[in-house]
Amino acid sequence: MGDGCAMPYWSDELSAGGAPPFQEDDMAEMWGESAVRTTADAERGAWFAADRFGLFIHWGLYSQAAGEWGGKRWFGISEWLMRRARIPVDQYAGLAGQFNPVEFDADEWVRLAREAGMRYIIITTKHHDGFAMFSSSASAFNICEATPFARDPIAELADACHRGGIRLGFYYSQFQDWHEPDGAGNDWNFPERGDFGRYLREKALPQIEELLTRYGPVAMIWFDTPGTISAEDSQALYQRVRDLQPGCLVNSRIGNGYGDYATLGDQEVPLVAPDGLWESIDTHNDTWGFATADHDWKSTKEVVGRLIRIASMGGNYVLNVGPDGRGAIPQASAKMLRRAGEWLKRNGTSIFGTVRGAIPLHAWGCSTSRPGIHYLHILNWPEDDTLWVAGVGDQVKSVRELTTGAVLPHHLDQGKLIIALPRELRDPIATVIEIAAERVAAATVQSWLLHPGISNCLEAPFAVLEGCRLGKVQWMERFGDWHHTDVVDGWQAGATAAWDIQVVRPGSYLVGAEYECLPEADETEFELSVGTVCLPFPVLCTGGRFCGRVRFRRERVGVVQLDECGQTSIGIRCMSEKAMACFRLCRLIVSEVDW
Ligand code: JFZ
Repeated sequence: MGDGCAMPYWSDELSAGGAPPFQEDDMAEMWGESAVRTTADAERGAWFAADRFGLFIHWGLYSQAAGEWGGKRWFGISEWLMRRARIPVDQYAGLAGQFNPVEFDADEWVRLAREAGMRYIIITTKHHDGFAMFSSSASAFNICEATPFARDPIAELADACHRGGIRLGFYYSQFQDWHEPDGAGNDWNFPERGDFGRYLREKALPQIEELLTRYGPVAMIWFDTPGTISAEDSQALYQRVRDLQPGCLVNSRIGNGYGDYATLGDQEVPLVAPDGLWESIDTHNDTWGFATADHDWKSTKEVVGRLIRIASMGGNYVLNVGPDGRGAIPQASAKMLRRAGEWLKRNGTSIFGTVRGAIPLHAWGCSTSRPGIHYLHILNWPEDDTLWVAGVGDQVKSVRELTTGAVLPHHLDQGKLIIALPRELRDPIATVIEIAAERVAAATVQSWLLHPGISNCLEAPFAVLEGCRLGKVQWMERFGDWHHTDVVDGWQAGATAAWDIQVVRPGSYLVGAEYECLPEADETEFELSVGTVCLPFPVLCTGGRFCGRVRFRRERVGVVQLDECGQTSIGIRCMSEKAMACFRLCRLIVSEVDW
């Protein structure tokens, strides 16, 4: 299991096709191959790249159950209730008789999306439970025929979107269908594998054709969990979409490398920009479908911060809401969307229609760009109200705060642009500085500016590695609540991870490391060095990986005195005589201390 660690864990095993370590977390087996190898040509993908921000809506029969079944609460993503509770098909179908979402108001949903500054909506038309949220001739298990509601919300939403100037896309689970013996994923009613080809021909394909011929222009078909669908079937589905609506985009979860853009892992915000067109998808709390017990709402600052980080890498952010069984969007989500929209009303120029930031990632945040204009998004405000910017060069024509146009005092020092930030202009969500400059340095970070007054994180993907490798870890907290992080792992004896850094203010700096360390590696000696100063330290056990959950800890290593400005390096070395499989480093942290 894994790389020699006693505890099973995700990541390498999963990527190497290993079996997941425990029974319940079996959703990963349905993920299949969904790394996109193609990307839409510029013309078809133009709107996608410009629109940046979309609303995901997970709404279905599971919204009626709301994560509860048989007197038990199933924490985690509620749309998987049927499979997690292994609810027999006929009992689950009984929910349809109670499903009457009379509070559903398509125009209200479109108004809310527009208020949030969102440009498109993707709604679940059939999730893994097989229930169609639209009138379908291919299956009577649909909202029009099987519920007292007896309306077609997809038709109503399509009409509202077309009137409201919002593009509309359809989520469709093409491989899993727990209602059907020939669909995938229900091994409690249908222990014998069915005829998936028949399922495709008789339900999935006809329903996708209904979606593409009955509701006007469709911006995208958002496929999901391709599982073991064949490359031929992925290709046939892709071609059918193209035949019926040539402008309709398809995401990479159609499977087998097909698709017009890449969908990353759930709730994944990368540190390094993927190539081509891509999107990050995110829940507002810890579930896609509505769950009565889930109140773990992300703040507007968190949500807008993720939009900014994703836009700075040229990606799209699709943020989900889960309406309840009455058809109402949770008030917490509506409030967050409106506040996000207020921020975008003031700062949207720095997001929509921009490209990847030409000014590299800094401790204070990240940038987006247009020709000759660069937007600095300050997510972490420096304690001394002084912003240091590397990579801008001496071509700066103007520096303004975006929402007020206030000209900000600035000068060059040590080749860096230094901006005096007026504290009264600080935006509690994110402050945007507009810089007019013709030429800036390459956006890839060569060395990290140690920013005064901010905690500096030196992340795994930007390290120079010897005797160790860059890895990725993903794990679930609650079921389906995925977390992702880049790590340095595979440590050989004497291995090093190092970062080039730029000291711009001499002083005392507290240095720390954030890592995972299994019991086998407890108290192994490492050495943290900054320039010529070496600090030996023991890594300490962070606990096991019960249920595949990874636990990282942020550990202080010590204080170093940096007396000179300029380039130097920081790194850690494994002092163990043997390979250190059970240690994974996320980042080093360096912050000024008043000593
Ligand atoms: C899938 C669904 O199973 C889930 O219910 C939800 O609809 C979500 C948006 O998509 O969940 C996944 C699919 C793929 C990955 C993670 C969760 N993945 O590849 O990391």
